Amino acid sequence: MSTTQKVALVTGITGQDGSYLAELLLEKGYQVHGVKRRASSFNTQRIDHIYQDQHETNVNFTLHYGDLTDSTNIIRIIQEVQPDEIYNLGAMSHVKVSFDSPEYVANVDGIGTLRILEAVRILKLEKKTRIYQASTSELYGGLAENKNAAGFYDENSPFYPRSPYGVAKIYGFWITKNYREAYNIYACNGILFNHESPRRGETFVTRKITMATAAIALGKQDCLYLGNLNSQRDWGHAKDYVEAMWRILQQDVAEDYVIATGVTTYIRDFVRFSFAEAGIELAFEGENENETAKIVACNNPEYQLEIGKVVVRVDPQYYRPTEVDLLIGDPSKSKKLGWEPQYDLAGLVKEMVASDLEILKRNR
Ligand code: NDP
Ligand code: GDR
Repeated sequence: MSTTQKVALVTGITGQDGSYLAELLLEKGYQVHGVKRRASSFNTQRIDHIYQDQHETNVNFTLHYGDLTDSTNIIRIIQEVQPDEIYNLGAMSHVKVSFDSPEYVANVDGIGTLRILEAVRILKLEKKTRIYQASTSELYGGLAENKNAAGFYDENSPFYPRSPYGVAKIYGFWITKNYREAYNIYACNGILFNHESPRRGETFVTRKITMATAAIALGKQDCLYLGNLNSQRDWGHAKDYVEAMWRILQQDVAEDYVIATGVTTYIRDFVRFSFAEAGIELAFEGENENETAKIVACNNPEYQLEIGKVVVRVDPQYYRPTEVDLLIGDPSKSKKLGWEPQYDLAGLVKEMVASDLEILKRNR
């Protein structure tokens, strides 16, 4: 390892963002350490392509077993790695599931953040180590009256979380800010709005939709069951958003930033765009639980699809006890980072649908 080589530690390395961030940091010449959980089956699919055999020389990518619920192992890993930058991306990140395991989410997403900050303080790394905390637009809760005058959520908008996940993340947000102010640690929150990719977990709505688009087009699935089609999200691409995370830690002064596109889209429209990408035109009819979408045209002769067939239905089991109706972020401050997203929603949908079609064709 060269003496000037920067060292980064990434929690949540096996997740969507962790995998893109690891690629980015390796490209930038960092030595990257990741924290992965022990699982009974392999959970490293997203990072297998950058795995390095630890017996080789010049190894720049190393994984450590660890868990955000275990302070001792967080302290030990940070002590061993002596990171210049920590990206705390590890979390139970599914909003709906957080209603089923609220205490666990508080422990991982809330107290887990404290464990990282305390470890840096206990090890007296305050001056060396910069910390990025994965905060979220779920903090805003989608309350219409809390948007700014221009109709966006920005760094000054009030928070009103609407799930155990959002409530746990609000602790993570404030404890990060508090450690910055109390101990002068370079610790920042990135308040990231939804970001997706072909590596998105399969139970988040975008990936569920693009996978179903591919499966229905290829005749492997009959119908896609979704929950609330009336919510709106500000969707970007994870590859763009990890670049923003890195930029947040390269500034002279530690601050918090909203990372968003400034465009919001209904879930229903994402469904429409996804199927259109495969050449399938849908028509929606009905309302709420009774809403459905049927095929009205198919311009891809490869697919044997029945015009008029209902391929999307609402299943209320996917509704949340409290919903975040609308998210739209104001990316103005992020321009100070010199950050510009490369993808728009059309590019994102195109890449996700193409990837899922390819995966399913390969496994035909
Ligand atoms: P993923 O769900 O894809 O990844 C979460 C990661 O956290 C996985 O590596 C997971 O490990 C790990 N993890 C879960 N529980 C623990 C634990 N107890 N100890 C250690 N690691 C754990 O999330 P994303 O990559 O999409 O998101 C990254 C972060 O950004 C998360 O904190 C999320 O809450 C936040 N965020 C995400 C947004 C998005 O739109 N994607 C928007 C705003 C914030 P395993 O693979 O073993 O499950
Ligand atoms: P979100 O993402 O809750 O915004 O959290 P998700 O994709 O799960 O839901 C977005 C919206 O779609 C509606 N929806 C469905 N959602 C899922 N998962 N499955 C369905 O079948 C379905 N049908 C409709 C939801 O009700 C919701 O309104 C994501 C996560 O990555 C968080 O970790 C992150 O902090 C926020 O984005 C910003």
